[in-house]
Amino acid sequence: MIPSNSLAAVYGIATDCRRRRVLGDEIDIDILPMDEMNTRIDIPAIVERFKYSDNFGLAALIGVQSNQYPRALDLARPLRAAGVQVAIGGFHVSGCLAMLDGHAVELDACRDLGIAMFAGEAEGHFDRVLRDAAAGALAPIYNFMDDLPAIGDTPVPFLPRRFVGRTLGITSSFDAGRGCPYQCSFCTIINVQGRKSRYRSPDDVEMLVRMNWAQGVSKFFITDDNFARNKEWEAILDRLILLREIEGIPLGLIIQVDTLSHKLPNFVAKAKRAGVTRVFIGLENINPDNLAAAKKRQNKITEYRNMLLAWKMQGIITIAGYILGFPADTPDSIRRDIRIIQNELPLDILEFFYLTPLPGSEDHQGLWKKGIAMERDLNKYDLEHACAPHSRMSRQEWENIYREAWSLYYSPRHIETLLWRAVATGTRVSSLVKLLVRFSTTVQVEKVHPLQDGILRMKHPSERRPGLPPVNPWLFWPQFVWETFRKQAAAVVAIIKMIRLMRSIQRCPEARNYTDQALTPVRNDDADILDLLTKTDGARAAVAHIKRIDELSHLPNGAYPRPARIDAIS
Ligand code: B12
Ligand code: SF4
Repeated sequence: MIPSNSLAAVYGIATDCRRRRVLGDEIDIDILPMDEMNTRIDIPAIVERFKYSDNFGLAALIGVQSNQYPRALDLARPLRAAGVQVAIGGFHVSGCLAMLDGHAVELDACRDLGIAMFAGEAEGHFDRVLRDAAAGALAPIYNFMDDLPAIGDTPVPFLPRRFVGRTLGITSSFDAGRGCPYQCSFCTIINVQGRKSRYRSPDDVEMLVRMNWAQGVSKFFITDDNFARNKEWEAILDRLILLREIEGIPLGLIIQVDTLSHKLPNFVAKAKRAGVTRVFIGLENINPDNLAAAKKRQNKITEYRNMLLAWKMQGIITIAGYILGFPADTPDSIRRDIRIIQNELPLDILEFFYLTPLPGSEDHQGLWKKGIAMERDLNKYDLEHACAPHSRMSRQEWENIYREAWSLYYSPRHIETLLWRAVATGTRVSSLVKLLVRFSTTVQVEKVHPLQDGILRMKHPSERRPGLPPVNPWLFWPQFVWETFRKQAAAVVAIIKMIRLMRSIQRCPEARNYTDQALTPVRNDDADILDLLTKTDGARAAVAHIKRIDELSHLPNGAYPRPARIDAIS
């Protein structure tokens, strides 16, 4: 969907090292970025390339997540065997070193293979790694977790167009900031990037937009996990507005925000003017008991409708992450909650994830300390597999409801409703159709989450996990061609159906007047009539809490409760 931003970040830093000639005036640096999400990594060719310079160089495995760690080791093994120097960084190594004992989970494999581990952020530290590699003396471990850099005025993420062009929609990315103040227990980000907001300057953001626009790229995924808590959000949006409205750069932005972002004055309106077309919201769940169990208390279900309507009324597509497997979840409660979301929340795209104890999170650390068995195969830590036991669902039930959730939400009836809502609110329907095709078919057709989806799978019979038997190319290729044809045909059918539906709705003269419960503005009696606010004990308690706050802040005769009391209640 987008090129790896981690790769773009390190590429930007490495390019800066080359410009500053950190290895001395005599030595130039040649950088070749490869993203295995969209490029076949030809290890024998890489080994040859290194051989040409007597193995002078460094193979850097960038932004390696827990689910990618086994594959990263598979790539490293033949490189190490050929004597190539290898370093690895990213969330698995950083998360494990931040939260565990320095050996878990499988970090010793790096030590055994002689792979240098890098924890922390490369800004300000990459020179040293390059110099050590040039001297043939990489340290076994570089741990800068206690030294997270300010990222203002550091090299900006960047990838040349030919690499960006390997993704759908030619969208690039940048992180305008890092760090989030909240404390969700399933989150790895706060333990790796910290809770303090660190941000790029508006000048840096302008520079990277211009660098990309010079190569024809104007669409970006801003990867801040919570752009609303980037302390510089307003100055950055103002600069982007300038570039878009005055200079005419056709910016198209995707941002990630929390469920209270709409309360920041000007945030939604400025996001719209800056070119935000899609907003990803960490909704996670609609049951307050589940949110409290995950320490996600900042998510107020009583605000969900206000928040979604604020984005919707700007014609911005809303995408929400929804986690299945919180303590109060059962297959029936999940079915009920999806129905409530469909009927009462003006949300476009809902994407499901398993609650996963990702290495680097507080949840993982807790289970690890207690010695509770977790999934041993790191490949499965992709939020698409059950990796820990659930108290109210068997693994089978959990897996079944995960698959069912996708077909429940993306039912033909609800897809139609979403298109009616889009036309009525002035949303770009063609853009929504693209997302709907993708989100409604990927899990069934490709059996992966839409974030991991693409147009063509890159498989090769010579590339199998170590230990698996080789496949016969004569069987592999016909089967692969047939499989590809079948999948493409399913996608084409879905696209045709969706476009037909879109056209028929757009032709309907009444479409602009369409409304339903989800699009209805928030009313005083919502708390009495909406299932969202009445069906669970947690929801009823949340409403009672709001009412009580409201009563206390509207005492007669100008009498206000003492602030300390309000604090205690909040
Ligand atoms: C953008 C993003 C994506 C994008 C692009 C991937 C990418 N890495 O850019 C996409 C959409 C593809 C994606 C997908 C997924 N992602 Co993602 N993604 C992110 C996100 C939001 C931002 C990544 C980023 O740009 N960070 C900023 C960069 C600069 O930081 P960085 O990656 O840590 O890199 C720095 C350092 O680590 C270091 N460094 C990194 N590598 C190396 C290597 C060397 C040699 C050196 C010296 C230094 C070094 O230098 C870099 C610059 O300072 C992160 C959360 C986050 N805040 O990072 C989640 C995150 C990385 N994703 C995560 C997950 C789980 C996934 C998915 C599996 C599922 C999902 N729903 O998101 C999928 C599947 C990916 C796959 N192919 O298997 C987890 C990983 C947790 C873990 N323990 O592994 C994270 C942390 C979010 C979370 N939920 O906790 N993701
Ligand atoms: S709001 Fe998002 S980034 Fe912040 S702690 Fe929670 S899950 Fe992590």
